[in-house]
Formats: sequence, C-alpha cells, structure tokens
Amino acid sequence: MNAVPGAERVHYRACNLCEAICGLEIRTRGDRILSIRGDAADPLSRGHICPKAVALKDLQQDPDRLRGPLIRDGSGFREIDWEPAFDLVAERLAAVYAAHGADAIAVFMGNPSVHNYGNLTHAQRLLGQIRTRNRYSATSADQLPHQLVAYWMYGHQLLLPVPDIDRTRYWLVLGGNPLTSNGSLMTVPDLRGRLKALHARGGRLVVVDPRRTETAEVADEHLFVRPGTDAALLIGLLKIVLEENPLAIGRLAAFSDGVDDVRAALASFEPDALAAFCGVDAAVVHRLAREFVAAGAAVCYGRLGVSAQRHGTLCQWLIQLINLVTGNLDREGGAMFTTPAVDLIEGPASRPGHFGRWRTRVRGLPEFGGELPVAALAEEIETLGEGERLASTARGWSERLATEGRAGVPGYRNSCAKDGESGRIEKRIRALLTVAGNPVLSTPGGARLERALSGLECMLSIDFYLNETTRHAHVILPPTSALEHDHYDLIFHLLAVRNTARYSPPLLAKPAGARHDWEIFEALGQRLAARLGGRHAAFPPPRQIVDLGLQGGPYGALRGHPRALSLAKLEAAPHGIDLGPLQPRLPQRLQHPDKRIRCAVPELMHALRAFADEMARPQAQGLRLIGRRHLRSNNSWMHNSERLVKGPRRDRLWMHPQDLAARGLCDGARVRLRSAGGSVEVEVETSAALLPGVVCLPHGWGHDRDGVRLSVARRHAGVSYNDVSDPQALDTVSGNAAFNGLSVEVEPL
Ligand SMILES: Nc1nc2c(c(=O)[nH]1)N[C@H]1C(S)=C(S)[C@@H](COP(=O)(O)OP(=O)(O)OC[C@H]3O[C@@H](n4cnc5c(=O)[nH]c(N)nc54)[C@H](O)[C@@H]3O)O[C@H]1N2
Ligand SMILES: Nc1nc2c(c(=O)[nH]1)N[C@H]1C(S)=C(S)[C@@H](COP(=O)(O)OP(=O)(O)OC[C@H]3O[C@@H](n4cnc5c(=O)[nH]c(N)nc54)[C@H](O)[C@@H]3O)O[C@H]1N2
Ligand code: SF4
Ligand SMILES: [Mo]
Repeated sequence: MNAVPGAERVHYRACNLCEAICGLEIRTRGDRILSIRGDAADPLSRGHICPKAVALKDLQQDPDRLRGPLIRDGSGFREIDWEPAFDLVAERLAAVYAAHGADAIAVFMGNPSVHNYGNLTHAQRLLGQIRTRNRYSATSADQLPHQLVAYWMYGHQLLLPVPDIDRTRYWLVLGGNPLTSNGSLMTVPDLRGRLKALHARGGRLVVVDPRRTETAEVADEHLFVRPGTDAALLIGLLKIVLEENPLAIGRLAAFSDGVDDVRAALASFEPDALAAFCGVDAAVVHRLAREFVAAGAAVCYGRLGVSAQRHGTLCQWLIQLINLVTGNLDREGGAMFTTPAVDLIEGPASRPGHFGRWRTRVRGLPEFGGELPVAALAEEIETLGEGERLASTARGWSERLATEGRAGVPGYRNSCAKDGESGRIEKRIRALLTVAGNPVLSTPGGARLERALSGLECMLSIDFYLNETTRHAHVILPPTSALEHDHYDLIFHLLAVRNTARYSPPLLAKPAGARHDWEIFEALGQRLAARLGGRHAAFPPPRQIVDLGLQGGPYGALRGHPRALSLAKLEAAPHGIDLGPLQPRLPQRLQHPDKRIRCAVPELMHALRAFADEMARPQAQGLRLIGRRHLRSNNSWMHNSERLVKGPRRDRLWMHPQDLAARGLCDGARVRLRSAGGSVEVEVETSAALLPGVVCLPHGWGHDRDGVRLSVARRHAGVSYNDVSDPQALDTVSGNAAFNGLSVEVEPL
C-alpha cells in the first residue's frame, strides 16, 4: 500500500458513513488525502455523494482521534502499550467472570459495527468466549421492530423487503426522511435523482410525518400525523384494501396464511375513530388505499419514526401486510428481496433469530436474536438485590463447555432453550464492553446510564474517540480508521435497491503497531480463552471469509454460477459489479420450513387488540417530542469535523408558532424541556413545518461533559435528546426505544 512519496494515486472505495454506501474516488499523495469525490462509475451510486464523505479526511487527520490504547487511573487517562492493555483487560474481565459468571459482563455494540465488516465477521468470536446473555446493541434503539416482524412473518430477521424505488409508481413513506438520512433499511444512494425519475414516469410520492420534512417538500402529498398514532392510519388502509379488494393479493395468496384472521380482527375498527386518533381524515385514507391498489406497482415503507415509537412493531407488521394484500410484496416496483453476493440468509453463518428465550433481570424484557433491549442497560447495572444470588451462569467455565458444546464458531443457537422459555437473567451487570457505540448519547435515559457506568467494576471501550461514553472506560482500545482497512458491505448489499457487490482495499497503510477492530477481538478472545480455560482456534481475516462467502454465494463459482464471483473478481472491478435489478424471490426465499408467510402472528394479533383498547381510552393532552436528523451530522460521532458543524445552530428545540405563543415564548428563548424521564435546558426556534403540539430536537449532541476529548464538538456542544428520553417508554411488543412521540412539557426559564 505504501505509495512512492510524491506520486499521486487514485483509489475507489465505498463510503462507510451511512447506509447509502456511495462509491468514492479519493486521490492521495503519500499518506495525504488530496480530494474526495463521487465515483461516477459506481453502478449503484453513479457519482452521488453528500457532504459527510469529504469529512472522511477530517476523521483521518483529526488530532483528537486516538492512535493508541489509553488507561484511566486516578489522575485521568494515560497511554499504555497494546500488550499490557490486552492483558489487563482480559485479567479484569476474567476476574468478574470467575466471581459472578458470564452474565455479569455486558456488551454494547454500536451502529458503526455494521459499517465495518471485520466487526461483523469477528465480534461473534469474542462474544463466544464471554458467552454472556447480557448483550445490547443499537438495534433496540432503531430497527428491532423490522427484524422481529421479518423473523415472525418470513422466518428470518434479515429477510427485509426493500422498496423497489427504480420501478415503483407509488411510494408511501411513513416516519422516514430519506432525503436527509440517505435512506435506511434501504440502501439507495442518490435518492433525489431516483425521485426525479419516479416523477418523470408519472409516479407519486406520499409522505406521512408530523413534520414537513425535506422529503415531504419534494413529495406530491404530505400528510401530518400525530406522533405515535400511525398504527391507526395503517389499520385504516389495510382494512379498506381487505374489504374492497380481497383479490389484490394475487399469487401471494397461495403461500400466505392467516389473512382472513387479520381481516376479521380489523372488523371492529371504525374509520372515523381511526381518523380521529391519528389526525388523518377518513376520506383521505380511503383515497390513499384506492390509489395504492390502482398504481399497479406501489410500496409502503416506514422507518425510524414508525419503529422507534410506542407501536413500532405493530406499525412494521401492518406495513408488511399492506404490501402483501395489495400484491406488492415481491413484485417489481413493490417491496422486494435482494439476492446479495454474500448471502447472510441462506449461507452457513445464517442466524434466523429467536425471541423471548431469556429476559432482563429487572423488568423482564425479552431478548431478540440474543440481544436485550438497551433501554434496560442502566437498571441492569444499578439495581441491587435478587440477582446477587448464585445463578446457573456462575457454573465453572469448563462445565459450561461440556454441557453446551462448542463446535465451530460458538454462538447461541445450539446452546439455548426454545422460543418463549423466558429464563430470567439473575446477575447484575458489573463489567461492560462497548464497541463502536456511544450509548450515553444514543440510548434512552442517557444521563442515568452515565451514572450507572461510573459504578462498573470494569469497563472497556473499543473506539477511537474519548467521548461521553468512553470517558467512563478503564481502558480504551482504538482501532484503525476506516481508510486504513479494507471493506465489504455485508449488510448494505443485502438491503440495496439493486443487486451490486464491491470490495474496497485499504486506502492508507496501517500505522505501525495499530490494530483493526477484528484484530482487537482476536487478541482479547485469545487471552480470555487462556484465562478461562476455553479454546480459541486461529480464524482467517475478514477478507478471506468474504472470499468464501462470495464463492459460495448465489453468483459464486462454487454454485456453478457463470459470473463465478470471488474476491479476486471484485478486486479486478474497483468500481463494483452490477448484478442487476431486484428479482422476485418468493416463495423459495421464505425461511419458514413450510415456505409460507405467517400473517396472523399471535403476538401482533394481541398487540392489535391492545391498540384498540388504547384508542378507546382518553388521550393525554400536551406536547409530543420527535427527533430529526441533519445531512451534515451522523448520530453522535461526527461533530468533531469543523466543516460539518459550522453554520447556523442545529441543536435547538423546534416549536410551532402557536405553541410558542401559548407559552409567551419567542424565538431564541431558553426553556426547560421535561419528560417523565428527565429534563434539559435548551433554546427554542420557531418552525411552521411542525404539526402544532409537536416539538422537535435532534439527538447525538451534549458534548460538554467533563473530560470529553472532542475539541471541535465541545464548542458546538448542544444538549442530548436522551437526557430527556425515557427508558420506560418502549415499543410495547419488542422493547425497542420509543424516542418519538414522547409526552413532554416546555417551561420558560
Ligand atoms: N433520541 C434518539 N436517540 C437515538 C436515535 C434517534 O433517532 N433519537 N437514533 C438511534 C439510532 S437509529 C442509532 S443507529 C443509534 C446510534 O448510536 P450508537 O450506536 O451509540 O452510535 P453513535 O452514536 O454513532 O456512536 C458511534 C461510536 O462508534 C465509534 N466508531 C466509529 N467508527 C468505528 C469503528 O469502525 N470501530 C470502532 N470500534 N468504533 C467506531 C465512534 O467514535 C462513536 O463513539 O442512536 C440511536 N439513538
Ligand atoms: N445525515 C444523517 N444520516 C443518517 C443518520 C444521521 O444521524 N444523520 N443516521 C443514520 C441512521 S443510524 C438511521 S437508523 C437512519 C434513519 O433514517 P430515517 O428514518 O429516514 O431518519 P429520520 O430523520 O430519523 O426520520 C424519521 C422521521 O420520522 C418522523 N417521525 C417522528 N415520529 C413519527 C411518528 O410518530 N410517525 C411518523 N409517521 N413519523 C414520525 C420524523 O419527523 C422524521 O422525519 O438514518 C441514517 N442516516
Ligand atoms: S450519503 Fe452516506 S454513504 Fe453517501 S457519501 Fe454521504 S455519508 Fe457517505
Ligand atoms: Mo440507526
């Protein structure tokens, strides 16, 4: 990789910052980055980029980015070498394990883990050594409802249909703002260009959102909805289609079970009551249903605003059903499944999911796919009592080995009880490992979590910033930067609006002594195995695993496909390879053994009845808080780039003029924003783009905490949404964080 000093080089690679995975053209001289542009030859992104891509240079050069391990002692953080850092961490974790059992060690995996393929290929190996059931991730602050619904309906948590944007004629978007977020659970670079094409072929875009968003601005129609009430709108749509167009389902009827049960369960919902609840007129809902069916190729899509809310799983189920009963599931221009070059669904590493096999100790919240809702993390650390008893997990390491079996890569599938068995965790969390996450700013009740972190016996963070979360770690192990390692998008090719594949070699040489994330996992895994008496066989690097995945995948040589895809083939095609538009995949792709779709999921039929009861109760009055994203921000971690944070302030609380006037407030006033979960002081800003009664705040800010080593971000500190959000406010089915629709008060200061 080391270039001749002075010679200019051109590299092509994927941007790893968001789900759009745009192709970049990066020019370098030596280790200097000269320019970052869109790669016009990339088959998926076709030259599109956003302002964040250029900030990859800022991340690379950021003097605040950690280059070597840090250890915290009385006087603060100091540098330490890698080997003693590994030994120390392994020793501490092993001590907690020996004294309290595996479940006393918790793990939190943050969002960038999914954008760094070595984390996906190798994190399981370290987790396999720790074998804790106290696993948490950003999933339960994000897309958990989508995965749970896919698992229940289609038999696999990653079998997530994607809007076929390039061929649809009608796109109904709820709770997503893809022109700003660049799409989610839908890898779709250059959405603006794709929407122009939709309009050029006579298609329509309809956006349902409590705020007139950037996406709503370019839509043919925008409908305001009260936060947290979308389920009523979706029930209305589904009911109308099922009653008026029972045959619209078409060929899908042959392998869909339970549609009649769903129809019967919707009978008692009155259109006027539904309309009154969500604020969208019954006549409008009726028209939408007709337009959707008449479009021929239509797709309903709901994202964070309808998953990180009280009825998240109910909404995501209703959205799947609307696509299904209108015949748009698995149809061109509807909601389609990808055929990714490395297939995580049918490949050897497949993990379909499981639900409720164990529960959190304090609140009894269910696991999904081996992870517990992150809203429970603080209480699982802080709550003393019961769980201090000796639990089954305190058995010796070798006994666990003998009883649970450890063939191949250790995982949870072979070692746990059946679905729904719900053994409760008995151990209080005493040690925590965070990887690529900032839960103090990103999970509900961040301020309480922060307090809890300071009481841990051992905390380790794998992260290259000393931020609001990692400042509580005893040891921080910083991995290489994105440009210093290679990359393949294991997840986002699986979620893309077109089948493509692309491998990015490292752009810059790995600095002497630096470690990739996956190398850190391996080093820790080996040391833990040595201390706990387990085995840790050598494992190939990520690129070799991906090569095997490509060769054994749907276009691979091992399957006899004429493309004979392999890593070598991808390396010879630096812009990526186009594998064509999405293809119909059902029923073969379904992962239930009977190859059928389960529509009347018992847990969701129950949630539907509970929703009817909730509609019948008087609704709380007052303000509702929702979130927002900004094109030049990325959750909590890119505020240290001057070029991204400069310009007008973005951290204010937006309020409708009516709501300001009602409280005697004017633009710029300081207020206290309060919920049942906490409060912050913040400045207000007038926004007529909101539905009256709705207030809006971005998340990921609040960088002024002591000891945070983010010099630029500290000057643009803002307040953290999650100091207000409430860990008790959850999606009723999955335990996903319900950030949106939170009941709040605003008081003048
Ligand atoms: N109120 C509210 N809260 C939210 C949301 C919301 O809409 N409203 N959104 C939620 C959503 S959707 C998500 S995904 C979460 C995100 O929340 P988290 O998963 O906590 O992720 P980030 O806040 O982006 O923090 C990422 C961390 O990873 C580090 N990092 C970046 N790249 C790497 C890498 O390659 N390796 C390692 N080891 N570290 C790396 C960064 O330095 C940073 O510390 O926030 C959730 N929280
Ligand atoms: N620039 C930028 N891009 C990002 C990120 C980022 O932080 N910055 N984060 C990335 C991540 S991790 C994710 S998960 C994705 C998220 O991708 P999106 O889901 O597209 O992102 P949001 O902007 O959070 O959109 C949520 C929308 O839901 C609306 N909303 C809130 N409550 C409700 C409700 O009750 N009903 C309805 N119908 N709407 C509601 C909000 O007003 C908002 O417009 O974005 C990704 N892309
Ligand atoms: S849209 Fe996302 S992937 Fe594309 S350049 Fe921007 S941050 Fe990178
Ligand atoms: Mo996310």
